[in-house]
Amino acid sequence: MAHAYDPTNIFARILRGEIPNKTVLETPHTLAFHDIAPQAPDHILVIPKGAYATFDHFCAEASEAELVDFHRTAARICDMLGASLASGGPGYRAITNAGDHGGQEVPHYHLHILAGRPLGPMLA
Ligand code: DGP
Repeated sequence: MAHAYDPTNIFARILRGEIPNKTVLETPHTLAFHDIAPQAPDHILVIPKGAYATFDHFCAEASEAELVDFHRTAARICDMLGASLASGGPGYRAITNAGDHGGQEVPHYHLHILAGRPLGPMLA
């Protein structure tokens, strides 16, 4: 059974074209765009086009095509930023926040990709 999903959240509105975004890459199942409040020189959000609130909902409910497309798109972003280790880059951080304890603000699953400077250890 599909989980509860709030279709008024800001990323759902971006996907519907109601709010502008700075798109980096778009594929059949995935959209990647610049975070409005970047925490690093490069800060990209990767989101599935489907209505999934969190990482765990996405993994449980998405099709294999969506899962593959999402992760290949995220890896391609790392490559485009020159951060991918597979291409000799210096690295990046890919994180997701889920729910209250994860500090998630927007209830549409998203992966943060941060790059462009040494990010140090995760402290909080
Ligand atoms: P999180 O705390 O993991 O739910 O992160 C939400 C991120 O979304 C946060 O880094 C700021 C970003 N954000 C919030 N509103 C907008 C928006 O309207 N446009 C864009 N591009 N990013 C947004």
